[in-house]
Amino acid sequence: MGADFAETLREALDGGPVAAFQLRLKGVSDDETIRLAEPLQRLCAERDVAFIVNDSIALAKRLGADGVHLGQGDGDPKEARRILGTAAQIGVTCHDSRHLAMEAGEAGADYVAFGAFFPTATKTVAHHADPAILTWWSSLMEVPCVAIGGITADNAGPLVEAGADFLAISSAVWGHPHGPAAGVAAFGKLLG
Ligand code: 3NM
Repeated sequence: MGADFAETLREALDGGPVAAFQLRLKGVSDDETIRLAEPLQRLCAERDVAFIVNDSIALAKRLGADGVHLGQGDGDPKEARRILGTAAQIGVTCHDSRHLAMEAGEAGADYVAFGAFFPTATKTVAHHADPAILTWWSSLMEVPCVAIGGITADNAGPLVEAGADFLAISSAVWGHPHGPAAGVAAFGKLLG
């Protein structure tokens, strides 16, 4: 990975509008992650795509990332704000829980993420969300919500209609049979 994946990421970003890229590397040391992240972070900066680090406030800080995505148990959004500053994008996984989302909002999260909406092979998930939670959240709150989990260009429409502000997608982009640019471009039909 590294330079090779930077080329793949460049292809993906050529496919259409992307708001953010999340660096999600499991079982890789921080030093190795930093080495791999550098070309990807530079590319995101060139393209005005937010570079978000998964799970680790410390790593986001070391990299000078645009933000951090916190799972439940990865730390407190208030602590992340203190360490990363006011400009950082701080997101919080809230599964299918209105309570967790309210807590994240009160703690100053910049977005809340709900999921999994559909079956996924990317991660073992314990929670399954219903699109109604997107409608509930977006009708009450200003903080944007992100939908995640098994989302494809063909099943995403109802999530957008329900109120998802952003879609978080892995396999439908990186595993698209015609490559990541085609994967991103396929979501263009949702933009109207
Ligand atoms: N978190 P794909 S689902 C990383 O429900 C992750 O919190 C989820 O990948 C959650 O688009 C998921 O390939 C996997 O399904 C997303």
